[in-house]
Amino acid sequence: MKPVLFAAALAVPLLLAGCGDNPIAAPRPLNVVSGHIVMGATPDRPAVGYFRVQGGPRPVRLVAVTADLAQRVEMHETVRENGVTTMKPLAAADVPAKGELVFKQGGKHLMIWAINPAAVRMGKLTMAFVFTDNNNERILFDFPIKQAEGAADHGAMDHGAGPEASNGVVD
Ligand SMILES: [Cu+2]
Repeated sequence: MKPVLFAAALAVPLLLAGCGDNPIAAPRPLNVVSGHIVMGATPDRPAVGYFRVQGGPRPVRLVAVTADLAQRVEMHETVRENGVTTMKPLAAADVPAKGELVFKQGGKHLMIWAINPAAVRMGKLTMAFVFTDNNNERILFDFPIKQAEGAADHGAMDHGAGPEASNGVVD
């Protein structure tokens, strides 16, 4: 008996939240709600960016992501064909109305070349999202920058010390 009552109590706020026709509630705006950048394993390799865009009242297309403090930013998609995983450039990505667009590991992602060292030291990179059908509005989002996974094995203090640093230790 008790679990049934509990479920009934939960159902009421869920129904209210699911009602999109409430004239009092402001429509959810198009927005970038989260994101982060993972640095390449070595400085010459591109960083990768992941994010989540919340759709607004109308469908729009994300046509570009740019960063003043990086040499180049591209949208990519990881695809698996005949058991081989490759990635291809993505010209645009749909943001459905009231839906979401997710760039995540193993799927759509950003590749970012040559992030300004000052931005890397600050630990964040501001990027601009350019949407069509949105009055050409640009939405800015500050991406926190994380070091590559596995980099912790050697530690940040080892930067610059290449494999040759261990020469002579063995033998
Ligand atoms: Cu890529």
